[in-house]
This record gives sequence, structure tokens and C-alpha cells, in this order.
Amino acid sequence: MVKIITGGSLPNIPWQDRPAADRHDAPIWRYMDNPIISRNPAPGVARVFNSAVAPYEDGFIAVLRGEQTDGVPHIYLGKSKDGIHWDIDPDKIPFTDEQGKPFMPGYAYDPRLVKVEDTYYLMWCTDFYGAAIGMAKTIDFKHFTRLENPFIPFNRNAVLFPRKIGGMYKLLSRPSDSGHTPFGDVFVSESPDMIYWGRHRHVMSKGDAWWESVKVGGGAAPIETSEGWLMFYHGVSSTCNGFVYSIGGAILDIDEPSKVKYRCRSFLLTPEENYEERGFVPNVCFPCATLQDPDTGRIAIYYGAADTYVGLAFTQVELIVNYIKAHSQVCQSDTEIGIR
Ligand code: BMA
Repeated sequence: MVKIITGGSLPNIPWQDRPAADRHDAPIWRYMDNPIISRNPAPGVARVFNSAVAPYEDGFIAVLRGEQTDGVPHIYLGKSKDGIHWDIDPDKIPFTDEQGKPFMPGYAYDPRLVKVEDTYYLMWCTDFYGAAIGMAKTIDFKHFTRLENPFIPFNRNAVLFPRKIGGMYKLLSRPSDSGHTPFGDVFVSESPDMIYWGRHRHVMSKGDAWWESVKVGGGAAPIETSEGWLMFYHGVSSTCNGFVYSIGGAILDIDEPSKVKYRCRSFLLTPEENYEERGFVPNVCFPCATLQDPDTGRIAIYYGAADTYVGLAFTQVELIVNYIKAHSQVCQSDTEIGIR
């Protein structure tokens, strides 16, 4: 029996059972009324996608990638009772520096939201003289204090682990270039204080399988399970009409997450619905967060669709872990500790 270890009970997790007629190989199924956030969802915001959620108070909170009507992305706050219907604050999240002075990023995209101990951390792609990782913390979703940018440019897709490992914060990231990076491997770094990051280790390179043969990047915060850290990530392939982003799955060693124990050779979810195949950037499924309920093993996956919408999909921990293990293919650079 595979168990979800961290996180409290979440009986109000959004959920739909797998449709009887579902013919996908992988045990992930979409919410029937996807997308859950459509175009022009708030004044001045043309599209919301690639967004992250967390349980908060008696409902849910989200940090949303909102593409403004001038084309510049920023992060907005969303609140929801059921994790499906969202109230979006039309103002950008008001970041300040540690002295409380306004300190807004020039742009901000692909936010992640991870609670570690009593604090919620936001990570996003920020302008730091080039695309780099921005970070901030909050405890009340009213005051958002920016932290030092953890790495120099260029880097994206930062995802924090939801607890310290060996007494250290651990952060996944994906070194990149200044454009639509045509390469990319996932690394993990550690910090005692969320300021100084080091002991960088390689986690996984782009895969041998064609669906992830261009680049890979962290997606949702890893979920602690009895089999290791369950990680939903994105893998990218190249076609004559551009990149295709699919959702992949891997399981990392619980104490040494630079070691990949299992890595699914097939994608778990790939663009095939209209809202995934058609939009501002077609053929994108980009996972940024999950919710999970340890009591039932239910997992809800939030993903950006076609750089236009937010989609929701479901799986169950036992089903997905067994599927990843049954279809696993790891190479040496996956399983080694990741330092050369
Ligand atoms: C990546 C990021 C994502 C986006 C994806 C597809 O480089 O910019 O925000 O979803 O491209 O356009």
C-alpha cells in the first residue's frame, strides 16, 4: 500500500472519480468541466495559466500567473472554497522588501507555492538582469516579503520541497538561457537559511524518450510518499510546429532527492483536449501544483493549458506510483548522486 506521508487530511480536496470509459494508459484523468479558469478572468488580465494552489483556512489559495493586457506577466492572488471556482484579486501581489518598501518584480511568471513549516514560499521566474528565480514568503497572504534571488541568471522552474531534508531547505531548479531554452536538466540545491544556496546536485537530464527529449523542468512540489518523493514535472519535445509540453512522473529518493529511483518512460498527460491544443501557445500542459489527501490517496493536479487556461486533473497515489514503477526506465545520470 503506497501512502502519502506529509500534509494534513484534506477531505475537501476537489475530486471526480475516473470515468469508466477512460482509455488512457496512465491513471490520470481530467476534470470534466475543464478549464477551470478561462480567458479574461479579471480586469486587465487576458489569461491565467501555469498557477499554483495550496489549502488555506477553510478553502484554497492560489498564486496565479496572469498575463496582463499589455502582455507582461505578473502574479495574482486567487481564493476558492472548492479549489475549482476562483475569485481573482485584480491587483498584482504587492511584494515588499524586508524593510516593507514596495519591491515589485519587472515581470513574474510560472509561480509555485509551497508551505514549509508555518511559512508559505512563492517562487517564480523574475527579471534579475535576465530570467532568474524570484522568491518571497508570506504567512497571511497579505504581506509578501521578497527574499534574495537564490541564483544568478539564467534559471527557471524553481520548486521547493515541502519540508527540510537533512536539516536543509531543498530547491529544484532548471538552469536555462535567456530565450525559449532548447535544453534543460533539473538540479537540486540546498540552503540552511533560504539565502545561501549550495551543494548543487544534478537530478535528471532530458530523457531518452522522444516526448521529453528537448528539456525537462520541475513542476509541482514533490509529494512525500512511502516510495519516495513523487514528482510531476514537464517534459518537452520538438516538432516542426514548435515545442510540445507534457506531464511526466518520477520518484526521488526520500533522503537524497538528487537520486531518481523511478522515472516513467511514457508521459502521464499530453495535450489532447481543445483547451490544451489551442490557445496562445498550443500544445502545452504545464503542471505547477498538486493538492493531496493522505487519508484517501487522492491527488489533484493543477496545470497550465496552452498558456491560456488552468486545467485540473486527478490521480490516486497508489495508482500513479505503481504506474510509474511499472513503466520506469532510469539511466546512470538519474540514479547517481549528481556531483561530478
Ligand atoms: C516556457 C515557460 C512557460 C510556458 C512554456 C510554453 O518556456 O515560459 O511559462 O508555459 O514555455 O510556452
